[in-house]
Amino acid sequence: MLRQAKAQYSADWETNMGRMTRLRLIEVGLALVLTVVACFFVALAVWAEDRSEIAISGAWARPTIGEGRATAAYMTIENAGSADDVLVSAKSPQAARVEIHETKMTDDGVMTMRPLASGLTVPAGGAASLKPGGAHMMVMGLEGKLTEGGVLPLTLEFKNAGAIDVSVPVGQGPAGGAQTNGTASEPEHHSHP
Ligand SMILES: [Cu+2]
Repeated sequence: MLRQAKAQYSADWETNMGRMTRLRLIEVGLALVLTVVACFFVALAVWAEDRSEIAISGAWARPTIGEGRATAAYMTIENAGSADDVLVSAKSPQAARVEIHETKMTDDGVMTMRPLASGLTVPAGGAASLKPGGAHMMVMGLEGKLTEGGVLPLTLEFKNAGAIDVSVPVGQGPAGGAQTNGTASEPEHHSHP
């Protein structure tokens, strides 16, 4: 429609100069509006993606002991979504390796742990708890000691939710929450390289 109008008036450039400019302005304006609308939809898509269904709470990591460069980190992972998600891996810029472990009691009463090969499932509308004596993040090859009051940065990788960064406070339990010290200690961690 605009194009037609433009052609019609372009016959007499001089006299229709004012009109042309106005039409051009409308075209430019329209292009701008379309650009803004496009940007809006892109932003909306990004926002929707950012609005993760995964929420992390009560995260904490145990201070390292002596010269040990390994520790365990715990947290609760909630999934508000309608589909199961899976914590597939984790990493930290301060550690060589982070594994997702589960702790199991053998028949003869020995606590052992092994990596969860297929990750940790966080059920839809439910939660997965990483806590002493159960599943945990095994942090290995730390650059330095982890002392109480410090923070360990972790990046969790979920199958659906993607990467989620967590600043894990170093202490004896969830910051500001109930201390799970005592029976909670996991001596088996010291055997890690
Ligand atoms: Cu472990």
